Amino acid sequence: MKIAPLFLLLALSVVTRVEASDHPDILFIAIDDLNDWTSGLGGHPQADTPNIDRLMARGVTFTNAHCAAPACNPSRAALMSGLRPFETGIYTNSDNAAPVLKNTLTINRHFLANGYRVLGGGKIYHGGGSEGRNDTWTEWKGNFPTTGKKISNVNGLKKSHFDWGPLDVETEDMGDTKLTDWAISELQKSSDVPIFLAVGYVKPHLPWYVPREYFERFPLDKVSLPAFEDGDLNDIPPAGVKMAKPEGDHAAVVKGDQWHKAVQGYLATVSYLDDQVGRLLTALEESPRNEDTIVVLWSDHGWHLGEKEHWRKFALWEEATRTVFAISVPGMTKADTRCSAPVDFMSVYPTVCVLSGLPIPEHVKGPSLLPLLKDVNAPWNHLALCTHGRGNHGIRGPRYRYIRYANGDEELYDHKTDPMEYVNLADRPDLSAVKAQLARAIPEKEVPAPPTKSKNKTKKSKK
Ligand SMILES: [Ca+2]
Ligand SMILES: [Ca+2]
Repeated sequence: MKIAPLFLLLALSVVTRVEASDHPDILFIAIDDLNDWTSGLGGHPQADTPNIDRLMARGVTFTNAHCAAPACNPSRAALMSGLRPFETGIYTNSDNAAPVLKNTLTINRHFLANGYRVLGGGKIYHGGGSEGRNDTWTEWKGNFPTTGKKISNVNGLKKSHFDWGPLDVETEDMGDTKLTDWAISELQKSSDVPIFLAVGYVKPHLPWYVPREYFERFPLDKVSLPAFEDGDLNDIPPAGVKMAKPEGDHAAVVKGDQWHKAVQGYLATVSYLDDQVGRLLTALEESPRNEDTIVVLWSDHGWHLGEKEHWRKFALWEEATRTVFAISVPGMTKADTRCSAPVDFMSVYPTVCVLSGLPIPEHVKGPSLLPLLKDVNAPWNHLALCTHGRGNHGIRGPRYRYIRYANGDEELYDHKTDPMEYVNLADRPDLSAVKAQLARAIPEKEVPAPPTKSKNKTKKSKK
C-alpha cells in the first residue's frame, strides 16, 4: 500500500488536548528476544519468572500470540507503525525502516499528537534512527549502556555477540537496571496530562552476559535442554531447512559442547530481566497511578535454542514467532486470565488507541483486542500472521500452524497433538481444507524491500 504523508495521517486523527482524568496512563513494556521461556507460558521447565508472571496476572495473558515478523527491526516497525512488512517493505533487520517511519503516524507520534506525555527509553525501535528524536516523543531517553568490565568470546565460538557467560559487575551497572531506575522515576513524577511510558528492555538479547549470581541460579549440571527430536528436519522442505541453517549456529554449538551452557545463559539472562520487571511493577503498584494505568507487555519475537537445529529468531516455527503478550486494564480485564485465541502484534496499535479513547488512524488495519479483553472466550475469527522475508509466511489458527515459503514449499502442524511441531502434515490430502483456510491470511500483494544502500556509498558518506 502507498504510505500517506504524515500530515495527511495527522489530519485524519482528531488532535485534541486531553485531561488526565479522561485518558488512562499506559505503561508500555517491550522486551527484546524473550520467547515463551517464562514460568507462566512454560516454554522451558526451568524458566523462573515470578515477576513477569505477576505482571501478566494483572490481566489477560495471550497464550497464542505471535509477532508480525521474527526479527527485531521488522517486528518493531510493524507493531509501532500498524503496517505489516509487506505493506512497508521492512522485512529484515537490514531493511532501512527510517524512511517509512518518518512518514507514518506511529504509536508514539499518535499519542503525542493527542496530548499525552510520551516518554521512551531503551529499545523500542530497532536502531533509534528517525524515531529517537524529541519531535516524536515528549522525551526520548535512548539507550542505557552496561558499564564496567568488558568481556567477549567467553564460549570460544568466535561468533560475535552469539556468546554467554557470567559478568563480574554489579547489577546496578547493567543497562536494563538503569532503564528501570529511569522508568520508576517517571512513574513517580506527577503529570497534568496522561503519560505513555515506553520501557524497552534489551535483555534477554545476546550476548548473555549478566552478573554471576544469575548464572548461579541455574547450576550447569542441572540444566535441561529444550525439547527436541533428532531428525526433526527430515520432513521439512528445502526452504524450511535453509531457514533452520543447521550447519551454522547449531553445528558450532554442538561441536563446542555449548548447548547446556547456552541454555544456562538464556535462563540466567531471563532471570535478570525478570528481576528488573519486578522492580518496575512494584514501583507501579506503590504509585498513585496504579489504579489508572493500563499495562501492555510484549516481546518482539520468540527464540530457538536448538529446536529444529535452529538458533535465534529468523524462522516461521512456533518457537520463533510465539512470545509473551499481556494486557491489563483496570476495571475491564479480570485478574489472571488466559486467552488462547490466535492474535498477532498488529493488534497492539488499535487496542491501545481504543483503550485510551484515541481514534484509530485510518492506515491501522489490525483488529482491536477489546472483545477478548472483556471476555477471553469472545468470538474471534482472525488468524495470527507472521512474515519472514518477502513471500514467506507462518499462519497460526486456534489449532494449526501453516507455513508457506516463497517457492511454494509448505508445512502444517497440529498443535493439539504436536506442540513442538515435529510432524509436518502438509502432504495429508484430508487436511487440504485446513491449509486453504489458513492460507486466507497470505497477502495478494507484497511490496519489494527498499533498495539496499551500496556498500561503497555508505563508506563514502561515513567519511
Ligand atoms: Ca529482538
Ligand atoms: Ca519434523
